[in-house]
Amino acid sequence: MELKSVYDAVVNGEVQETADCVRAALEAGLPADQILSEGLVPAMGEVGRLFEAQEYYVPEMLISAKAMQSGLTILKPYLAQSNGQAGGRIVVGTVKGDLHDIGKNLVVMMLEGAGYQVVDLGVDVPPEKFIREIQGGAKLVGMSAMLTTTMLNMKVTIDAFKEAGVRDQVKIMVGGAPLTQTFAETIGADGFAQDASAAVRKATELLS
Ligand code: B1M
Repeated sequence: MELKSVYDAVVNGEVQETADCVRAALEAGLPADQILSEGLVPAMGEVGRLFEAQEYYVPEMLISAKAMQSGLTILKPYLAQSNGQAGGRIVVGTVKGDLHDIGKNLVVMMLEGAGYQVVDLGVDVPPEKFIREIQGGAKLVGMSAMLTTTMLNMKVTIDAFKEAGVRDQVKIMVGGAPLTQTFAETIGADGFAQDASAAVRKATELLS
């Protein structure tokens, strides 16, 4: 019941309503991960479908993204309950040319929740920014991309790491809707994660 209203509020781009519905769902006792996976995430899938069908345009996508973020802000303390156990600094960013950050933000939240120290470089991140963090001691680089065009910048970034002589100092994990395990292997990443929970498992594996 509450989750249908969360879903509708995001699809309709109602920022305050989304926050209120997420709060109501939590108060009704629903777990945060269920509100995320059955309310917020499918709603963004529907927004993508409406965009493809040319029923929604960029402004509608943007306002739905704002609504989604307002829900995520409420969920954050419940998703990111750090036990401070995990070791290793992780740097995360959406690659150059790409402005999508909702999935990347979720990955950051979950990694922090697992106890990792995460440096979030934001969106449209050029290779040099990642390189600076590797030189500063980051042990894992996480790159996100949502466009079939910008996912190619992951390889450009990895090539820049090689040129700067830092590739062997760091593990690289990539993710984002258009990516696959095969693509990750092709560009020379160390791991691929399908979603934010898988990203935590993969980071733990790569850093162990
Ligand atoms: Co954009 N957009 N968008 N968009 N947008 C998509 C991605 C698209 C699939 C929509 C569609 O056509 N159906 C399409 C891409 C098509 C393609 O490349 N083949 C698209 C397009 C075309 C565009 C523009 C080009 C539109 C235009 O201007 N004409 C433009 C590009 C701008 C740019 O980046 N340069 C654009 C712009 C935007 C907005 C700014 C309006 C907005 C983003 C706002 C924001 O992020 N703050 C937006 C949105 C909201 C979307 C959709 C609707 C939703 C994305 C999202 O947040 N999903 C999207 C359609 C869709 O995905 N169905 C779409 C929810 C999120 C939780 O999932 O991001 O997949 P996701 O993250 C998951 C996993 O992928 C994974 O874990 C996350 C959590 O489980 N994951 C990782 C992600 N990163 C990871 C990193 C990891 C590990 C796992 O390790 C490091």
